[in-house]
Amino acid sequence: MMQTYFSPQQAAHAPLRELNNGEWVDFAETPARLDSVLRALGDTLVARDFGMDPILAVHDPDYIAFLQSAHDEWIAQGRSGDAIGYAFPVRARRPLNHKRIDARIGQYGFDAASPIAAGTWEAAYWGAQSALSAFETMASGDARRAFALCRPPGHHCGRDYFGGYCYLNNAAIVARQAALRGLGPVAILDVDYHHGNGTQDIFYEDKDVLFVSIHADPVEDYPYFWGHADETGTGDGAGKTVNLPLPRGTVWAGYQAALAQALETVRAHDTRFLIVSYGADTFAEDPISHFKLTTSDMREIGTAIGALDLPTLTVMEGGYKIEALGDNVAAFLAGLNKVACTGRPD
Ligand code: SP5
Ligand code: ZN
Repeated sequence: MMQTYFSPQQAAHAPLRELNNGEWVDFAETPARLDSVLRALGDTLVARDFGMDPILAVHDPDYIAFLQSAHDEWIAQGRSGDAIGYAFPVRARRPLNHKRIDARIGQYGFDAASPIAAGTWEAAYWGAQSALSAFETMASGDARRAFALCRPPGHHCGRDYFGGYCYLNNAAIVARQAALRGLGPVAILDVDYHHGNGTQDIFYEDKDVLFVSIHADPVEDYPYFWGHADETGTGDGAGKTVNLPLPRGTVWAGYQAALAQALETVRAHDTRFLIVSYGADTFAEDPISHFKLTTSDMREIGTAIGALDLPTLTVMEGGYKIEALGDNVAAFLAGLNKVACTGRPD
């Protein structure tokens, strides 16, 4: 089994509820997701601590300071439980130096489905360190593939905002490190059910980091405002964002065709270091999603990506059918590792 990195502190993020379709429902992105994957994968390696610098190479310092203090501010301002916003500015309106937690949480967040709990910062920090640990084992030449069991996930959050259950963008953090260390060209292939709007946003003007995503058509699914096929990058990054939206109900045949196109795009970028944002929420039984993939399709996705024969770092994103999550992750990784990788990051 490939090297898997994880840290027990990642279970510290445990919000109780999220607002979904106008009702309070149990929070879907639970610590039990970790147990399901750990059970299926067996031994994992404990993440090392690479500190704040690689996080600050992606995220704004004022946003990080907010994440670190938001729950304390919530309590200090007389609240209990999880911090959650209810007023969200249309982005790019004028910046204001708010003190009130309700204003601050709206300033840095974009949905009411991503509460900040007492342990959110600790869990997100160690999730990022898991990704960095997986990166380091590859960058040092010890492994050509590695898996970071990140949780909370990362692909919806941007340089200075959280949302979609995501607080630190793990894929972006390792992509930035790979580029800085000269291991590129770097590509991020996002196969979570939802569009990775935060990752797209971070690299939208970047020509060195390709972002390719297969996801539910945002016309009918979260995150709605990003992930449309006509979003292709801008400035230097023009053409380096590729969105392949698929309709609800997609089965393997439709998915496979989009995947082939995505992999061709990764090849055409002359990619030397691949990061996969893997979400198992494309699974037919996922409670919040609407594709129809099976566990054996997960293995096929892994096999197709593995055939690229590239150094590949996989980070965990979504997947909410908890009983099946470990099996789906294991199937994906088994496919990915079916054939040993010959390329090395150098
Ligand atoms: C990382 C990741 O997978 N984030 C997903 C965030 C989705 N958050 C809101 C989803 C709302 C879905 N509503 C489905 C209703 C089903 N009854
Ligand atoms: Zn998702």
